[in-house]
Amino acid sequence: MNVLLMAYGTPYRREEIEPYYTDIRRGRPPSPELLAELEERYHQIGRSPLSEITFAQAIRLEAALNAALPLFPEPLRASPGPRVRGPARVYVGTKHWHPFIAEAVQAMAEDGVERAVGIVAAPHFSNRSIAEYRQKVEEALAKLGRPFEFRLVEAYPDHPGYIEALTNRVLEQLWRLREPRAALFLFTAHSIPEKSAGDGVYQAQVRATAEGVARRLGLLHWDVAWQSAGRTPEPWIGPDVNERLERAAAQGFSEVVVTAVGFPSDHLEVFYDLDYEAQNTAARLGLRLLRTRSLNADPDYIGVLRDLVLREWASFPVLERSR
Ligand code: FEC
Repeated sequence: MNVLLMAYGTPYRREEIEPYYTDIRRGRPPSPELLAELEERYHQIGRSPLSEITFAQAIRLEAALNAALPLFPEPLRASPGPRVRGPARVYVGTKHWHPFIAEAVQAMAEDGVERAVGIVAAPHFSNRSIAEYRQKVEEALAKLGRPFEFRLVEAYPDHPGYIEALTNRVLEQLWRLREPRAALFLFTAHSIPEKSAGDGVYQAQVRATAEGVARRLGLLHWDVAWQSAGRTPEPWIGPDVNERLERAAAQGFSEVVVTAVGFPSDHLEVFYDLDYEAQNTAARLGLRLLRTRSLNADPDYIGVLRDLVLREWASFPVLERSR
């Protein structure tokens, strides 16, 4: 079984921020002002742990799949090596930095992969996220002499395991509240430009996740807010989390719990946009803001990924599934 685990990607060093940003901007280098502003955001958080977390997710997902699959060990060769591996193999490809998705697809082809399942560490479908991951895989496959079969897990906004994992993270914060019934629970995801969100699919999926958690906990006051809108002149979907905090203060809330349901992993948008920027907004407004822990490579999230991959793999025609 071959899996391509995909995530956004992050620069490893300061000098990599400019080419990374250029890649995000589809090859248009950022102005010196925009670059300085992004460098400052990374500086403020120290660095983004996104790559380490993505690799940890891949290692654990591979182990979880191997534990779930029947073993058909190859007969011992004359001199077997000291390393063993199970039937599952997880590759990592990231959208905007090394290992790029195209590099991963190339490596898979060189390893003789004939079919693979792809999954993104982002649970909601949008034209600016999952659709772009799919496009990058398809472009890379098209460059291969003999492309392998590929199926993608499109979205998992209401996967019961995902809802449960988030619910448990919210519970941890609920216990810290002074007045749980009077608090506001905000569920956030990355904003996207309005022109890419016209069909409402992304907004509906994010709301479904939020509603699933709110229902499980019987939350009285909850809402969806958007974060991390890009530095472009076009309108992005809102309300932005900072605007929503302003309204929360005006509505008389004094405690707010924020859960970034669109981001399974810790990274720049969590550490800067929530832990720095939104925390500053909350402090200015006299609000107490608690953020739930991210899922990262915790076993409950890995269980969700494993379940989705196994289901997608099972959709390949049965007779050829052993390849
Ligand atoms: O930790 C890190 O270094 C990377 C954090 C990171 C994640 C992430 C996830 C998403 N983005 C999505 C959409 C857009 C659109 C644009 C855009 C721009 C940026 C920039 C940085 C950045 N994003 Fe991101 N995003 C992360 C980081 N993103 C840095 C460039 C500076 C800025 O604008 O803030 C606008 C592109 C353009 O200019 O044309 C659109 C979506 C997600 C969630 C799904 C996913 O994870 O793939 C949607 C993590």
